[in-house]
Amino acid sequence: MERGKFITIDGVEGAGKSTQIKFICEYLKTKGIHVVLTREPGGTEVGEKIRALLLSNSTGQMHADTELMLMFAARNEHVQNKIMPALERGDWVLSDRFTDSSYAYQGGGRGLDNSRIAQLELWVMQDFTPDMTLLLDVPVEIGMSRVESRGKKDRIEMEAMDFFDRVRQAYIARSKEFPDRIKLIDSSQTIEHTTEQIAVILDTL
Ligand code: Z5A
Repeated sequence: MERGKFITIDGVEGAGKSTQIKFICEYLKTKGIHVVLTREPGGTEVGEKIRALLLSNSTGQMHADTELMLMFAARNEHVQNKIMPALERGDWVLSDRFTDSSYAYQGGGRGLDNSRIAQLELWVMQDFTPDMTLLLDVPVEIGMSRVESRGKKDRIEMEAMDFFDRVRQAYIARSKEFPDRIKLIDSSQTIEHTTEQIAVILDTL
């Protein structure tokens, strides 16, 4: 049985991940590929409980190291109990966010040293990485304006604009560091424009 492919989609708030995920699943289905859709933090029973703790406003302040370790605790559960078994069955896995989010939010946003994140990455993942990451890039103001009408913000969404600017810059830096894996996609224009770029990239897999 051939191992499935692992695709992740990432980006700042309002970049259009959820919107494009629907297209990606349909597109791969037309090619006869079975896709397991999942998300981070979360994707497993334990992971979803950790997600609730991480995102709930009632959690209050949390040390940045604690936040990082909880992200990786959820990720360990996700990789061991959901992603790996699916790939070994020959399914493809599409994850809404993955380790690049930790480098962007806890590294760029919170200012944690990348070497500390890399230690946890090595522990949890060894040399396992996504086959492809679709990084939807949009200026923070545009992304925020798209999600404004959603109402109540979660614990991380409550951060100030400059936090999200640092997150975006960290994503861009990672796409330059790993140009073969991370495909930077301009998501500032129409939904259709983003979809067209994604279809071209998926055809290369
Ligand atoms: N996090 C972390 O800190 N560290 C980690 O390691 C991990 C995660 C894994 C999870 O949130 C939070 O966890 C996230 C990072 C942190 N925190 N924050 N803040 P999430 O992933 O569950 O939710 P999100 O990132 O906040 O998703 P989102 O805001 O829903 O963004 P989206 O999925 O990219 O957007 P969307 O729902 O597809 O689109 C939003 C709206 O814009 C919607 O009305 C669309 O119709 C519209 N849209 C989309 N594309 C377009 C275009 N091109 N033009 C116009 N309008 C558009």
